[in-house]
Amino acid sequence: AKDGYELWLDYRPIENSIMRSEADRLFSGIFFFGKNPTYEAIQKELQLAAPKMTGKAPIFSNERLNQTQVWLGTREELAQVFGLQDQVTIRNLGEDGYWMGPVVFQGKTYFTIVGNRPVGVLYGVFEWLKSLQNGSFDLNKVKMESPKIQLRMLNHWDNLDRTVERGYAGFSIWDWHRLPVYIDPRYIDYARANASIGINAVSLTNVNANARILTTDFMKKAKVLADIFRPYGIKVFLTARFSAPIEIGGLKTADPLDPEVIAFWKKKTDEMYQHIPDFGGYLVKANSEGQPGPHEYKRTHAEGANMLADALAPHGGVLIWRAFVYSHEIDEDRHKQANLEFEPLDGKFRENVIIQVKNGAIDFQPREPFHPLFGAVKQTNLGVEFQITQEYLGQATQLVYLSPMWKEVLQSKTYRPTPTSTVAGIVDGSDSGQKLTLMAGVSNIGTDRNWTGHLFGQANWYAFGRLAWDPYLSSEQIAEEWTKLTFGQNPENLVNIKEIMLNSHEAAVNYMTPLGLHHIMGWDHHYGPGPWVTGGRADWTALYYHRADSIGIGFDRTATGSKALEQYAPEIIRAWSDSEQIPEKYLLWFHHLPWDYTMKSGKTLWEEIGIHYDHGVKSARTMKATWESLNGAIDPEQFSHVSQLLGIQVQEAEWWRNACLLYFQSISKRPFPSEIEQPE
Ligand code: GCW
Repeated sequence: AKDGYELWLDYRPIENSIMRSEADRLFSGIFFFGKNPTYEAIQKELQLAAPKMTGKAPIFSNERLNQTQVWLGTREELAQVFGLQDQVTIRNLGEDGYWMGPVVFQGKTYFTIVGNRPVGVLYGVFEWLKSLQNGSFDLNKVKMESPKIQLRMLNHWDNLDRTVERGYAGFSIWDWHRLPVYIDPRYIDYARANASIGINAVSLTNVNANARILTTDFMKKAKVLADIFRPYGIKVFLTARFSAPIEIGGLKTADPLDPEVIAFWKKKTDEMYQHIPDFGGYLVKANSEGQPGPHEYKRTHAEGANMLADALAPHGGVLIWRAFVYSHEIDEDRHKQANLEFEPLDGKFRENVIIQVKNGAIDFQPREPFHPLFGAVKQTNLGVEFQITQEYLGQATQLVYLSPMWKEVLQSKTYRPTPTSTVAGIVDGSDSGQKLTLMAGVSNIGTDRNWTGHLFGQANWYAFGRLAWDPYLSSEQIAEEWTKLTFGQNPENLVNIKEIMLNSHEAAVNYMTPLGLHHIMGWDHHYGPGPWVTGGRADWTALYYHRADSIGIGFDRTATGSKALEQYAPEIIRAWSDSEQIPEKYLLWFHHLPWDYTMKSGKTLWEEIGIHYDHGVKSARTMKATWESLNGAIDPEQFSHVSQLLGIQVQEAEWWRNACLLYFQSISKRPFPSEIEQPE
């Protein structure tokens, strides 16, 4: 039985016999054109994969010709076997790209994988193994790939005591207590998994940071992880607490313009690079939710970020500064605060600074329109931050495939800087022209045997990596890849599992927050419904966001309300200001409308709210029923794990529906539409 530890690197026996004998032949003669730790990692991967896929160990040859079938190396190592034209083509694939295909040499064809750096070869090998598994491998086909985004990064919100903020799969996999001496084999499997989907950067620690990570003792621990990850092409970043000069530096201030503070960070950073010569840089959350920052000293985000960026620059490091900032002291719609703070700073950040922007303006809600900072600044590097961990989406209990949600944001038209710009085009530089590019995902990984708590959480980790590599891939293709690697090739299973995955996000939105509703979840833990939540600071309550009253429901962010909509491009302002034109999925995000408002369907808003919740519950039941049809067709342990969790998901969909509809009914004072199952 399968417990999920192997992730998508399970390397099942190849079912197709032609493919299997082809794999057999290729694995029987592998030649590396050089020697380095990345090639050793490839060798280990093949030693693991080949016996599982074909029943035989791979044979590595010391002799380039004769028995050799597969050639692996960098463009430079293989220079002699490629013509000038091919050399240029391969060079243009950049640092992380790869080329694979047949190379004919003295009358014999060698299947060849080439990168500009060893890590490109590694990415190519993973792709090759995938194609052998899913039967798409074709010796005569040339395949070239290069990632569209430079920094493809996981953000762990892991604390030094191994608790994980918003982590639902056990404790942190970083065993700080036993590092630097004890090396958990998980570290290597973690690196393999990330490299197999192109993830090349990882921030190890929570953005609500602890300054101790910057002490020499912890640097030594982080160094060990960096050494393990390096052959897999993964760079380590750490979170920097802005007040560290006070907490671990013995200074009285953390003012970014203070010479002693500047010297502290320079010295710290120099020391870091002594331990980790390819250290990625710092990730900073400042002046947000009580975290320290430059505002304490009347300095701007730019002054804070630039000071750290200057310390990193001589070493080639990158400073990532989050745009998730809001303060309850400012009497302003939280939706607007990032733009209010960052737009005036456009052009003021150093070249090695990236502003990391959440996909939406509030906080990883089940559905958010894209963040208005995308398109609003022209001379600032913007990265996007997605949340892989399902803080607001049923945590590790519910099956919600997140790729469709991320794609919706990536494909959104920003209309700026050009009329055809999209969020993806800003983030990958094709529309924005920015040179430094980043996609970050808040990790859902923990010590659970299967890494992510819910088996389908693995699909979200996988999808994140694939979209960071290529934000234009379809959710369907990614679901298909993951499903085949996880559950095998059975076409009927594939259809069923894909259907469950592709419907799951819309289902969750419907039973949680349909039609643009948001932030109506349980207090603090963020699990389950809580549209009644009140008390404490206003912008942490549900009432602040849904604004239901005797007349209607929704948050007016148009010109008659908070005016947050005005932060978008004129094309969007025009269309979305109009309750008839705005996509209904964003309706109550921007409009406060009467309960009896007529929707596109001809029904009233109140009726449509009921119908959406009802629909969400029914979709959850369908997901469960579809899964039950797989009984016997997939591994029993995997089957039962997901089956039980879907059982909870159905109950919780009902819980959300009942709680939200009954609560809103106490305000709307209207009967539920007769066609829906009546909540109780
Ligand atoms: O989503 C909210 C979470 C906080 C988190 C914060 C952030 C790390 O509830 O737990 O803190 O966002 O993104 O900084």
